[in-house]
Amino acid sequence: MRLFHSPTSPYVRKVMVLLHETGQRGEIELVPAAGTPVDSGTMPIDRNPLGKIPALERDDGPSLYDSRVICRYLDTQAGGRLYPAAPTLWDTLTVEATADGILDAAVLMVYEVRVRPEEKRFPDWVEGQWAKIARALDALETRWIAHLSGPLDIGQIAVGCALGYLDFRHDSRNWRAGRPALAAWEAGFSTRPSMQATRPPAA
Ligand code: 99T
Repeated sequence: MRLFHSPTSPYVRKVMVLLHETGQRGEIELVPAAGTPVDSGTMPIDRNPLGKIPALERDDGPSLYDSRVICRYLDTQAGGRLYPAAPTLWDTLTVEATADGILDAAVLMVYEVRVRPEEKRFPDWVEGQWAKIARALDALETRWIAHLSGPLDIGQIAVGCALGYLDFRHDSRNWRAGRPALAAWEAGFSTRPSMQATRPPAA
């Protein structure tokens, strides 16, 4: 299998962490890919018409996207450890969706600065994206710490990658302020070998 990959993509990182945690890292070839919404560059548009990564090229079926589908597929391949049975599954998937929503807003904020011409930028829109992230972080702090502290699942992996991305691209926002439980959880989770092996390069 071939994974279209960038070391700075937190969505790709979810997949990479899962590969490490499930012992499948050696089964995947990484293919570098880069692009933006205005220039698809080397993105695998023939594998993912949305022009985004990660995309997973399989030997025995159509390519898979997005990160949620790829993670679930690869976990199934490994015997299915990271998606618990219902009803806990609904908590796991909601935590994953919360983390992915943080990422969606955080990546849009990056594109606003990196891709949009300066005269067309809209600061209120950027702050609206950060407000979504702040509310989601507060929900993790107040509602989900017990779940995050339970058996490893895809929700924890997604949150770990989302918080890592905030450190990587939005360090000045200081997401830890006022969220001691989430900060303590992240300090422990980020020491996992899978998280250490997938740290983004220096910004
Ligand atoms: O939006 C584009 O055209 C290109 N962007 C991407 O491919 C980003 C890379 S993160 N990936 C996604 O947006 C995937 C989202 C999808 N729902 C999923 O896979 O879960 C790059 C961020 C960075 O380098 O800072």
